[in-house]
Parts: sequence; structure tokens; C-alpha cells
Amino acid sequence: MARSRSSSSIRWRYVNPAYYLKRPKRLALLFMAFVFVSFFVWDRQTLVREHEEELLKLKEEMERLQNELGELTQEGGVSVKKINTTTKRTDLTKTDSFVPDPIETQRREKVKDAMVHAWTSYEKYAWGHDELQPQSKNGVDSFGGLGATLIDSLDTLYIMGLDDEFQRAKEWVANTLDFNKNYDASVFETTIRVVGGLLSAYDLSGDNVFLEKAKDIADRLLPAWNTPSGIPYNIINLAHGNAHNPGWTGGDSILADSGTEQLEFIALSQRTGDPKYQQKVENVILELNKTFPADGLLPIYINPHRGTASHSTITFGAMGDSFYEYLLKVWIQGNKTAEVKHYREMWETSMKGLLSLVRRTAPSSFTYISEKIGNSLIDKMDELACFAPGMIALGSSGYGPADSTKFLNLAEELAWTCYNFYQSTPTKLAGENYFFHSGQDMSVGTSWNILRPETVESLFYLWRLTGNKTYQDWGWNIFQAFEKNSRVEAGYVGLKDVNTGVKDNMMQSFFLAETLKYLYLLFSPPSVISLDEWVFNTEAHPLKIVPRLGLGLGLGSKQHKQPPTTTTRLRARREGRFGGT
Ligand code: DMJ
Repeated sequence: MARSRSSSSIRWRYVNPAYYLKRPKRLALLFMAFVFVSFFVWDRQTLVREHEEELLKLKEEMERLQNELGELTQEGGVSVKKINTTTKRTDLTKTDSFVPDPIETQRREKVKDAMVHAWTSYEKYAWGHDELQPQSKNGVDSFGGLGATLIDSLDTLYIMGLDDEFQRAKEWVANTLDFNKNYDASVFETTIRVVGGLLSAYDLSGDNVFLEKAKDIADRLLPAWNTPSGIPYNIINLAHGNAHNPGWTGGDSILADSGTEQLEFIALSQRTGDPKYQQKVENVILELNKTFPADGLLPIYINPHRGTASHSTITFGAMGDSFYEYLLKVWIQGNKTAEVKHYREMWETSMKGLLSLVRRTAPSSFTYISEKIGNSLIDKMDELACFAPGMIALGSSGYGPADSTKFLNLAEELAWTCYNFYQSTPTKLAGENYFFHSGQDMSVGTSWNILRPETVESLFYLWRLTGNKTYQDWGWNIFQAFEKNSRVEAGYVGLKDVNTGVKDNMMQSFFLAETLKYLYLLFSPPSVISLDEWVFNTEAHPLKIVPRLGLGLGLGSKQHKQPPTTTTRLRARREGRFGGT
């Protein structure tokens, strides 16, 4: 009995703390064993949890890859991925931390009223036609009867929140729009207004009908690029696909008409997954790059057989303008990666050439961009070239600090000149072009005004990129001049003469697509169509910036890290100079 009691007490002594207090070595051993076991158990649990997370991730990755596999298209040996840009409507009501300014709000509403007036007049008198003639109250088909004003207006209606109007326009696109027209269409005009307008409506609304229609019309335009050099013919029959150049160019293609389809066709390839559109238009730039001059200035006529420039005018105005604009914007659309580096390089070369055309007037020292034939400069500037201040400002952030400031300053000086094209006339509306005679500052040449957007476009960019509200005030003054001189009972008209104010009978579709849109955005928060997320085509149709479809067409192939976005770099400048907005 005594023995059994003693063996049980021996067994239990190990759980008695007093036993260990007297034996510190054993206590230490016991502690180490405890730590080891705890760590082992904790480590196992962590591993299991990590494996579970890893498995979940792998499962998600597998699902994503399976989805992508379904979307992969094989064409011409090139694997391409359709990029899903619009799974839902774009929400334009997010305005971040923007504090609404009552004056801006009031001005924005006035511009919206103008759009309602223009649109309802078009709906009433010219529905489905290309353009409205407001004085005679009828429609005309200046672009082959493709509903140019209607398509040009889709995104403006959407951005302004005119939802019922947008719906009615969409129904027309879905049910009535027919591109099978025996009509010789301008490849350029049809691309920037119709392909651009439809793609923008698709990006904003996510409605597939717009993408299908964009593909339909682009397929009809594509044979225009089947030339020996790949530089397109500028006119094509929409029903039969016969392409040619206008007689008055002597068989040549026009620079702007040939180099202003890149944004739209690249966007179409991204959204359909079909590389053929992108290939055609990117090849044009590669071809022009082969003989690109040292000053980056191309004459306005290009021979489509040889792919080289013919002796003709060099200008940032009519027939040259948007070629330079698209060099910069394709670089932005391509996320500024190595694959699109040659676009930026070509653009920077052209900007050196632009600097060589810059002159100043006397006595007021207005900065302007002259034109050139051979070695002779011509002291003339089109209002059309007033897109350049906006373009230069947009591209300025891609330079180092010194050049960035230099180009932004140039953009601001040019915008001042363009604003004065308006301010210097009795109607306060700009003429079509200006001459700069010695000692006389500026004088109107061709004196009509057809509701063009270029100056307000530049004011929009400069306001967005500098935060200087002066640009809003200038835009407001121009808007008021349109209201005073161009608003009539059934829409808006141009002026035959900005000196007399005599009216014409045409509401250009770009007034709704561009002029009113840029004015509306000039008085909207910068997050509405942010320049970090969208790029505007030359008809002011915003296209969403999405990952580039790699076709290996670029001169460089390696992707590099994306540089800071335009607005992030310039926001810092804006906060320094103007105390933030
Ligand atoms: C528009 O169709 C486009 O902006 C084009 O690039 C130039 N001309 C008109 C507006 O003036």
C-alpha cells in the first residue's frame, strides 16, 4: 500500500511546479520543448492557410485564362486578345473631391441649353440627315446620308446626361442606319465622325450596337488602304469599295486625310480583337517614317504609289493639322509604351519643325505658326491650326522639365493669339484664316466662321492642364459670341462674314460633336472624361485608353514602365502656380 502510494506520488511529482522550481535545468528544457511544439503547430496552420489562399488564387487565374481562351482569335498567324472596354455604362457623375463653382455650374447649364436647342432643331427638321440647314429648316446629306450629326452627337448627349435624346438616337442607329450607300465617301470624314462617334458611344454606354455599326462602316472603308505604299486613297464608294483620290490633288493623297485614322482603327481592333484595322493604319505611319524629314514637317500631298511627299505646302492648318495631332495621341492611346515610342519620336521631331515656323507680330507680339512652301515662309495661320496650343500643352509633359515649360509657354502664347482671332472682329467670332502683315498684327483673310471648335478645344486642354481659370473666361466669351451671332430659331448657323455678321444656312455636325462638348467640359469637373483615362479623336470623340493590342508592328518591341501621366505631372505644376483647384 505504502509502495503503491509512493510510485503514484513519483508519477505526479512531474506536474508539481515545486519539482521544477528546485530543478532549473529541467524547467529550461520544459520551456524549450513548449516553444518548439507551439512553433510547429503555428507553422503548420499558417502553411495550410497559405495553401488554401494559393489554391483560391490559382482557381481564379484558371477561370480568367479559360475566359481569355474563349476570346482568343487566330488571324494571319497573329494571336490577339479582344479587350473588354465596356462591361457597363460609364458613370460620369463621380466628381471626386471637386468643389462645384456656382459660376461654372451656371455656364455649364447654358452650354447644355445650347446643345438642347441645336439637337431639338436637328430632330425636328433634319432627323437622320447628315446636317441641318437652320434657315431653310431642312436636312442635307453632305456625307452620303449617314446621319453624321446624329452620330457626331451621341457622346455629347451622353456626357451631358441627355438620356432620352441619347436613347432616341440609339434607336435610330440600331433600326435605321444603313451604310450600304452607292456614295463616294471621304475616308477621313467618315472615320473621324462616324467610326469615332460610334466607338465613343460604345465606350461610354457599353451598348454593342455601336460597335457592330462601327465595324460595318470600317469594313467598307478598309479597301482604301490597298495601294502600293499602303498610304490610303482618300475617297471610297461605300457600296462597291472602289477607291480613288480627288481630281484636284493631281492623284495624290492628302496628309491629314491619310494620317488621321489611327486612333479609331486601333481602338476598333482593340474592341473587336481583329488586328486588320490596326495593321492598315499603323503601316501608314511606318511608311511615312521611312522618309520622315529631319524637321518632321511633311507637305500636304503624299503620293500613294511611292509613299513619299510631293512638293506642296507645309502647314498645321487645313490638310496637315490632325496628322501631327494623331502622332501624339496614338502614343497616349498606346499607354506611352516602347511599342508606340516611334509615334512620340516623330511628334517631337515635328515639334522642332513647328518651332522653326513660329513668328511674332508687331506691334503686339502675337505668336503664330506660319506656313511654308519650299524654303519660303508664308505669314498666314488658319483658325484650324488653333488646335495646336492644346496639342502642344498635352504633349508638353512628355519632355524633361526645361522643354516641358518651354512648350507649355508656347502653347499659352498661341492660345492667346487664337483667342484674339475672335476678339479682334466686330462679331467677336474668328474668321477662317489670318494674315500677319508687317506692323499690322493680324488681319482676317477668308472671313467666314463655320462654328469651328479648335480654339475652344485648346482652351479646354489648357484649363485642364494648368488650372488657370482665365481659359474658362475666354471660352465663355466665345460661347456668348456664338449665342449672339449664330443662334437662330431652328439651331445655330455660321457667319458668311465675321465683320458684318451675315449668316449662312448650315449647322455643321462638329458644332455638336466638338464646339459644344469642349465648352461643356471647360465648365465641368476634370474627372468628367479624365485625360488620364480617355483620348479625344480629332472630332472630339473620347476613346477609352485600354491595354494595347501587341501586333509587333512598332519599331521597338520591349514594353517599358509607363511614365507619370500627363495630369499627375502637370497637377503639381498647377498646384504650384495657381494654388490648386
Ligand atoms: C473637324 O471635323 C475636325 O476637328 C477636323 O480635324 C478638322 N475640321 C473640323 C472642325 O473644324
